Amino acid sequence: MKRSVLNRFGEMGILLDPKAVDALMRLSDPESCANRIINDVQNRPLVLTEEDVIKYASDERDGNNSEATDKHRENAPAIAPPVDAKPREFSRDVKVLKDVTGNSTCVGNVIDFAKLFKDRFSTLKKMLAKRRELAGLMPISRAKKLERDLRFAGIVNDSRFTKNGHTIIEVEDDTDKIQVLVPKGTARPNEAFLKDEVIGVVGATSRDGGIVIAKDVIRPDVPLSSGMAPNGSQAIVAFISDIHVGSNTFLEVEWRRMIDWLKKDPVARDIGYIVMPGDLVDGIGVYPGQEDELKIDDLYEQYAALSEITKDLPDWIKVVMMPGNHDAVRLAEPQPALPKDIRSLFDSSVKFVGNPCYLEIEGRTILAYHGKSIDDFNSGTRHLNYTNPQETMREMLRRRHLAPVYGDKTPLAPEQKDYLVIDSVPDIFVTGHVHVCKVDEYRGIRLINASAWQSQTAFQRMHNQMPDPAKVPMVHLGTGECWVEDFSAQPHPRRSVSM
Ligand code: D5M
Ligand code: FE
Ligand code: ZN
Repeated sequence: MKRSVLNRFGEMGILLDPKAVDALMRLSDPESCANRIINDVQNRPLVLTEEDVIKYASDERDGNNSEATDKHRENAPAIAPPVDAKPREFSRDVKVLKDVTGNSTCVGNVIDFAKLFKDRFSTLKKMLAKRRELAGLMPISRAKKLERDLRFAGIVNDSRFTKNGHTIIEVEDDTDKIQVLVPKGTARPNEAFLKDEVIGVVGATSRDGGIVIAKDVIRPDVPLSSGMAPNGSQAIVAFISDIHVGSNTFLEVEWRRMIDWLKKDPVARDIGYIVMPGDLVDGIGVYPGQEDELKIDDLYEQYAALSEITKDLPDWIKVVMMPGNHDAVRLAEPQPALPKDIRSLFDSSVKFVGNPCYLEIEGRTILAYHGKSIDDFNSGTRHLNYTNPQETMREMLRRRHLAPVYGDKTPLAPEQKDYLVIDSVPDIFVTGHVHVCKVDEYRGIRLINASAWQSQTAFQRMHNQMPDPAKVPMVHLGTGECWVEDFSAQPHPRRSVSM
């Protein structure tokens, strides 16, 4: 009997925790309880735990009418009517323009960061050299011999505020290092210089010759642009981040509501692509005590459950999966795509890429980055916070770098090429990680932080971080129009976004 009951769950794509199997087999009538679960199409969990079995068994004893089930049902989406019109034909072509996957140069135990920083500096220096303010850029060793009109570029080694509100930074290039005083008011209010970012300085040597007084500090930045000109594409790209499958705070009801909407709403027929920028699953051992917050405590099973829930996505949608700091790849960035044994759990509608990654879809360039370095930007500056990651994303674009700080919360891999340099200007820049939903614009670039599918965790409660989950930001690839579909409530509202 055990086998036949388990087979039925298997056929329905329901995964069972081993403890759930035991609990089921302990019941006087396992088959009847199994039927009850299988027939509860709207509410049944993706992964059945011992707790679920106990709940269903006690519902049965209470005459199918438990209050908890009714409450659950109230929130559950209506059964989706079938889509009557055919989805549009999309190219389904996702080109990967830049990704470390398959190109990593980190070998054995050789930990040599010199090449990484050399590549970072030379790429960003070339960008700075094109800036009018820095015409005639010189090496620091030569700048040190001059008194006026010094123009140089360098990596920030150190930065500190003086008690008068000025900033003193040490800047280094491949020839020398130099102390720079940035007087209060020279840069923007609250301007911060992050360790290991590359800046340009225009200044003059102080009268005693010991330090350069900056007249201007230049960031590589992105050019002014009005952004995505119409290109005739008919497709929409949707962004679904931080799903955290396996966590006991994964928002299953909201996820189903979204799936139902995708299956029935006419707008969804134009969604050709879904990009998932990381934290696909909750992972194992990511932080101390995580085991108490997991519903699925096996990494492979978490991805199997992710595979099951992505099978529910309409089959005309091409899905791009990228790892984040909770996923099953090295933590050091750039992260390669998920390994083969995990990829094999998914069908060909899913494409796996690394973090970060430049994609080209229907003529538009998308820079996708999970966003772990937002932690370093926020702790290293005075004005950035977890509520407004779009401001942090702007600071990344100004610096043309996704994660400049070495040695803080974002581990970096000693690649010979710096994959975190923003070397080309995207149409859309998407991050996740902070679990809020923001859509904004900077110099024509659509900025998106793509929400999450996890309610507030104990860690976030402790740090007073309020997530904004179950939202799906969308961009029409043809027109550049952006909006958000909000699945946190039923019926779900749509939020328009003005640029
Ligand atoms: O990150 C979920 C949220 O928790 C996100 O807002 C960042 C925040 N977070 C995660 N780690 C840290 C550290 N070390 N300091 C501050 N804030 C942090 P997730 O990657 O989903 O766990
Ligand atoms: Fe996350
Ligand atoms: Zn994360």
